[in-house]
Amino acid sequence: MKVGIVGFAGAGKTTVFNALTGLTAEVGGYGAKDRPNLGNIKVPDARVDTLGNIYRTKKRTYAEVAFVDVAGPTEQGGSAGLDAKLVAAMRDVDALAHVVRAFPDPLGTRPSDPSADIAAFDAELILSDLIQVENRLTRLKKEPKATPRERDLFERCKAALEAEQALRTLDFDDEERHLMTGFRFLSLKPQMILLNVPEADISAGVPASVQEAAQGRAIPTTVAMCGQAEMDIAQLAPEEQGDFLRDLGLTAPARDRFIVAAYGLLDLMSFLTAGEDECRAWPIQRGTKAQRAAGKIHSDIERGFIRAEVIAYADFITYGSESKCKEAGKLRLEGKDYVVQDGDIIHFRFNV
Ligand SMILES: Nc1nc2c(ncn2[C@@H]2O[C@H](COP(=O)(O)OP(=O)(O)OP(=O)(O)O)[C@@H](O)[C@H]2O)c(=O)[nH]1
Ligand SMILES: [Mg+2]
Repeated sequence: MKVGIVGFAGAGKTTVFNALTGLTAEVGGYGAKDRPNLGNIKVPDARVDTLGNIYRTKKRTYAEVAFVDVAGPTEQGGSAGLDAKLVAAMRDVDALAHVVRAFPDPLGTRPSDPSADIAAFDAELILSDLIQVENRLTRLKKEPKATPRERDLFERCKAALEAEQALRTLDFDDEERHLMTGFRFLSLKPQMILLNVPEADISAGVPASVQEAAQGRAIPTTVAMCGQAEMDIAQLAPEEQGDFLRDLGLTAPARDRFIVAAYGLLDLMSFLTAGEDECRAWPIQRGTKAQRAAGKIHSDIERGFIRAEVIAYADFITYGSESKCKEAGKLRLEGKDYVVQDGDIIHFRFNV
């Protein structure tokens, strides 16, 4: 999963990026720098550790979240528009984490206004999509092969965007989604708010007024963090982090709180593969069928899918091994349409 850390200049994106990744990218004055900051985190999964211990496997592979932190627009209120490089970087991600400043501006010139920033940034995404939709409609008018279906779809998008509605608020069927894939619309992407609060406010969470503002923009997922303090904590050795988190009134670091929120936002879960060579978690969207899930491992396994041999994680722990699960009738043979469940330990049979 690739997440874009986005938001207005000086909202603390790079600080938050450091807090989430434990890296030390230069904070402040991004504008001078040309390249985005890139970083990965592993998603902790105790099931992978347990399976690794049972199989005595050294190679344990966790799901990963990749972050890209790009410079933000300076103008608020939509007058400047988003620059092309930023738009390109945002199109490339699976989800947007919008960092919103709730701490006092270091220069003291602009008071923080999270609700206004949430709306203003969404307006930028909407404007960028509207330009694309209008261009597409202009081209469709000249294209003899264009279907009414496609024209209707983009007209519907245009009407919504003109009414300042994000595309993520509309319902699309599979065919419509297919027609839209190439555009990678920004306002269609799942978005969450990372409210960057002063240290003193961290344990209070996201204020109701900000939650309402986000919900009003169809952004139900919000996380409060103090970029500055949590960046400092993320630089410490893991065993030292606990005390500092407790001092802030937190039970888990920003990284863990973010992962929970992002998995919820994207409706993700993991199936597992286990063996002497490797124990591994594979993130997939809830509702994914076995054949599609196999494609996460390799396209050949999806193409040549025969069946999935499935053991629920809880059963594996109860019986202790694959052979004992088999004896107890806990190893199931499932076909391509089986809906994979969180924690399924799967062995795919395939033929290419
Ligand atoms: N007090 C306080 N200051 C912060 C916090 N997070 C960031 N800052 C400060 O705000 C300024 C901007 O932080 P950055 O992380 O560089 O902001 P940015 O969003 O990456 O900015 P651009 O890359 O220019 O768009 C720096 O001076 C940070 O030290 C915070 O949680 N509290
Ligand atoms: Mg920055």
